[in-house]
Amino acid sequence: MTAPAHPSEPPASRPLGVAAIGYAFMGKAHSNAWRNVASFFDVPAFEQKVLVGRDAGAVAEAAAKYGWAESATDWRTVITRDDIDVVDICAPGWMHAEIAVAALEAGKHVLVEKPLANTLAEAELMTAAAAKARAKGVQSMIGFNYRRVPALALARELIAEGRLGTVRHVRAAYLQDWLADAQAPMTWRLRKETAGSGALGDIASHAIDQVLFLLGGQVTEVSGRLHTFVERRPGQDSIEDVTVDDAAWATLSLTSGAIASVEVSRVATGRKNSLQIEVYGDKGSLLFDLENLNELGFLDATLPVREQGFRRILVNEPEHPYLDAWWPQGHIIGWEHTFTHQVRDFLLAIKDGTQPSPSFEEGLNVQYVLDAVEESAANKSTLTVVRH
Ligand code: SOE
Repeated sequence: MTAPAHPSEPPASRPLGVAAIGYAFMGKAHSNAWRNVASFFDVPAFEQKVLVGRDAGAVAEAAAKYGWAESATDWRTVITRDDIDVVDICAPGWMHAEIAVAALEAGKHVLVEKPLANTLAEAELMTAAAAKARAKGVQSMIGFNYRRVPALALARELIAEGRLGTVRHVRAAYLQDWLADAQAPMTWRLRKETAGSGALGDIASHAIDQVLFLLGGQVTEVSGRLHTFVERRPGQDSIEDVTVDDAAWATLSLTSGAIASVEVSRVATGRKNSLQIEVYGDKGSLLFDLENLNELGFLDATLPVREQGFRRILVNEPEHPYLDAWWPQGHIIGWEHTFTHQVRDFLLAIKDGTQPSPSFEEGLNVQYVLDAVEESAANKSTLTVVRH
């Protein structure tokens, strides 16, 4: 076998070895993507080598179920193994920085779940490590999976083609209700030390990333507000304080001149997983709701007024992004497919030696906006300048 040119490159004669860290909700979604991607997309050969988790019994069971050859409990040993080339981090945010930096330094390509990290300092550290690794041909990407919803990828194409003209404003809302019940128990997602923030980091990160994905450019100023409606929740042994926000609001000014409003909540009774995006330009508008993810509403304001009105595009034709690989037209896809598309794009970037998007830099940009929203909310300030 020929020696690899750099530590992350597998010998030409063997497939890429993949390790995933975490097997809960996101670990399951990512595992499903690794398991299915090669059945639908033409991707470089890889093997699902090892799934890592803290509970030996539970991770062994998950590994067997999700198609991993083995399981392990010590991520440090796994990320330095010679047969591992790719590390997929699905562990909670407080673990991202340590694992990602160590994996990049070991020369492994890294995919990390959003948000990039729980703190700005950690996100900056990860981004610096990613830049250093990239110089050696090691790729890294953050998992904002909603970029891979075909309807949203189509929305971006239509905006870039000028079909909306000049975009004036965007409304991005992400509404869930899994915390609407005041008796819903404490989880790591409700503690600042493990989650960093609440709805802000968890789901406003997706909404802000969408604004940047669709419009491009940067966010220059924000005004933000955070609120915790249920301040105490039942813990395992006692009632505990909730130390993160239940909901967040922000307005964002973009370099293009557009303004975006962001509204997120995990206590929006009746809203299950509703990421709503509305984009308004001087020549047209777009509407999207994740609860109907195969549809995009489009109004073409260049048509005679009597013919206008939102029309529903069923984004399910082979001509639409990602869809030539799936089923015949009209045979719709679901939430889990976005993770498969994500793994496909990541693998192709590794093969081509190109920087996959969203990069850690793009993740850090979102993080700067989240930080400015927190600062604005804490200072009750109308406009806070976003650092870059
Ligand atoms: C929980 O609010 C959550 O699972 C997020 O963490 C995910 O990123 C989002 O896709 C769905 O909701």
